[in-house]
Amino acid sequence: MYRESIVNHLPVYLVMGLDNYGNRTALDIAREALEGGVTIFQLREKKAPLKQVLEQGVLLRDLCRQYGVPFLVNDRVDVAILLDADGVHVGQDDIPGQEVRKLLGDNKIIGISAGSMEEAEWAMSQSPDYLGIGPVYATSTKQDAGDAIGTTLIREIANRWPVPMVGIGGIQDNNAASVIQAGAHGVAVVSAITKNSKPEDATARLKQIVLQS
Ligand code: TZP
Ligand code: MG
Repeated sequence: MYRESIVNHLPVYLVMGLDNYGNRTALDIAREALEGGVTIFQLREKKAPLKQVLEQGVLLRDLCRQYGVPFLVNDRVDVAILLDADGVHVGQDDIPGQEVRKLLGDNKIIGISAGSMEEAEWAMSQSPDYLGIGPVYATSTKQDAGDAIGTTLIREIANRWPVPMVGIGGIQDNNAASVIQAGAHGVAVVSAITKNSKPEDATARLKQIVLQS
């Protein structure tokens, strides 16, 4: 069960949708990233018809299973249940973590986003398995992500609670180490891996940085 060992799965957290990436599909990118050493995967698809999300989701889930990597779904608890995903990641305005727990049971991973101490306090009241903190740096991947908050909040949270945590937002090779040094257990990225022409190499490099920081 991945939930018990969540910290070990956080180092390189790939978040991605079902878009086509140049001439490659989401499944192609995911496969290369898994080959490079991604440690946890989140399907974050906001636009595609749910029929398609379920069809593609099964393939991504099975791929993650082959690599022993937890497969999480963003926002949609119903989709996560239908896909027998390993967990769900929810934001501040989604179904609250404690409600998600009632639907998913004790074995699944629940992650919650926070971008301020107030949001972190609320997230902690929901007994999350991990927190996603950000946007740490400026990002163009999520239009409504808000201003970059830097690494201070990660440090403050680490000093306050022993909660597993990843930073997210604008994380690349050149700034990943600061996120870990501030107290995060991993980095969650979209573009650093999906927009790289060699997702496998990009993943391996990020992993090396995280594990050495
Ligand atoms: N949540 C906060 S920032 C972000 C999400 C989903 C996008 C991160 O994408 P990138 O490309 O790694 O900056
Ligand atoms: Mg959400």
